[in-house]
Order: sequence, then structure tokens, then C-alpha cells
Amino acid sequence: MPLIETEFADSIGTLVMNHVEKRNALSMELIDEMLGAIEHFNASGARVIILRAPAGCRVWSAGHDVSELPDRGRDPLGWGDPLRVVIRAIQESPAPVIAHIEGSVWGGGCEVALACDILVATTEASFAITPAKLGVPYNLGGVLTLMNMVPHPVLREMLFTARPIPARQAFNLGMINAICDAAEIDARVADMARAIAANSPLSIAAMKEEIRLLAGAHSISPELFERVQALRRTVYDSHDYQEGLDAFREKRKPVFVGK
Ligand code: KGA
Repeated sequence: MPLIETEFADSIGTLVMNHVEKRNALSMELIDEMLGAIEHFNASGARVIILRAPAGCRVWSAGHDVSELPDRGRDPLGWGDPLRVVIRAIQESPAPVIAHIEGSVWGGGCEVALACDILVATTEASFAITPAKLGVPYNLGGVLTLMNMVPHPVLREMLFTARPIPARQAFNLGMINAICDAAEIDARVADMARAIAANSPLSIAAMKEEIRLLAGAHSISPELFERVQALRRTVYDSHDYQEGLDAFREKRKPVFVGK
């Protein structure tokens, strides 16, 4: 059974993440299907892509599939990790990607949403960034996606408390473009998609790429990069990282000791 559904009409591609039993946890299998769909939309000349969960979903995405995170001693969010790959596919698609968000959004799912070009959410939606609940050292590219979208004091609060913020707060902070009732969201997103699809795709693709390149234009010396990687390595080598994973798998609260 496929884990996604797709539709392509009027130059608008719609990708529905549809693994509701696992709350759209971003497993390798789900991400492979998402990548295939995005490639297909790009090759078919999609002018807009809509990324969504099924109507009425309580969880938009539960984030990285925790059962696929490596045990202690290996970088859980390296360059080839499926979460990293799908984030880049969204950011590098020439077509703007609209996140149509119903339900709660967690961890890497939150980064997927925030990597989209435009976010429209129902008033019931919420956003939580949860690596600290698992003991995961988030990676530099991921932190950059978040820093480009969330005011820094709020980002620190979200990262350090791992608590969800409601859609209305995210809207008031400018993290998302629009909030509306669930009954209206399809129409709001369709209206936005049609407006984009009617404009010049070449102009839009160039501007999307310019924003991506400029927003990522931070230079970092080899020494600093190696220092950050060493900091992260201390985290994923730790007892606490393994404890976070074990606790999730055993459905209990983790006990972190700082080692
Ligand atoms: N990875 C793997 N399986 C998951 C999962 C995840 N992230 N989230 C949910 N599942 C599975 C869960 O184990 C259960 O499987 C099923 O989905 C339904 O979940 O039926 P099984 O085999 O036991 P559950 O918990 O029963 O559903 P719920 O009561 O409706 O609660 C939904 C939420 C989303 C609130 C709950 O599942 C949850 O808290 N999930 C984890 C959210 C999270 O912390 N995600 C962060 C993942 O890490 C991540 O993205 C990174 C890389 N990070 O943070 O750094």
C-alpha cells in the first residue's frame, strides 16, 4: 500500500502524506515516495506543490521515524539522512511548495513544514521542535532552516522546552502565512496555489532560488565546522542520546543525566 497519495491538475501537484497509523512519521519508505512525487511534479512542470496530510488529520507529521534513528555512536542527521534529503528536495524544487497543515507537527516534521515556501494552517494546528526530548543533536542545516523562520528567542524556547506552540502564535510571529478554520483551508490553499500558478514560473523559480541562496549565505570556517561537529558528536555518543531512543521505543519518559 502506498504511503502517499498524489494528484496533478492545472499545473498544481498535491502530495498527501497518508501513513496515519504511524502519524506520518517520516520513515525512509514514506520519504522515498515523497521524493518520487516531488521529482515527478518537477519533471511535469508543476508550478506549485501542495504538501498536506489527509483531511481531518490530528497529526500532520510526527517527525523523524524514531525507530530508524541509529543507536549511539553514529550521526543521526547526516547529509544522507532521509529527513535531510526531503528538506533539500522541497527547498530546491523550482516550484513553490505550500504546506497545508491540519493537526500537530513534531520535530523533523516541523522542519519539513518550515522548509516550505508558504504555510497555511488551521487554528487547531500546533508546532513542536523536539530533539531535546530525544537527546538528538540537531544538525547545522536544520538549525538554519529553523533560524530563518522563527524569531530567535521563540526558537530557543521551542528547542529548549520542546513544547508545542499554537498556530495562532506562529501566525502572529510571521512563521506562517495564514490561519483559518478546517472547513476553509482547502479553499485558502487552492486560491493561493492558483494565484502562483498563473504567474511566471521562470521568474518565481529564480526568486525562490535567490531567497534560498541568500538565506543560506553564512560562511563558516573549517575550524568552526569541526568544532560544531565535535559538539554534536559528544551528544550522539552519549548515554543520554541512547536513553532518549530507548525511552521512546519503550514508551516511557527518558531520564537524562547529562553524560
Ligand atoms: N517515529 C516512529 N513511530 C512513531 C512516531 C515517530 N516519530 N510517532 C508516532 N509513532 C508511532 C507510535 O510508536 C505508534 O506506533 C503509532 O505511531 C501511533 O502513535 O502503533 P504503534 O506501533 O505503537 P501514538 O503515540 O499512539 O499516537 P497518538 O497518541 O495519537 O500521539 C501522536 C503523537 C504525535 C503526539 C505521538 O505519537 C508522539 O509524541 N510522537 C513523537 C513525536 C516526536 O517527538 N517526534 C520527534 C521525532 O524526532 C525528530 O523528528 C527529530 C529528528 N528530532 O526531533 O531531532
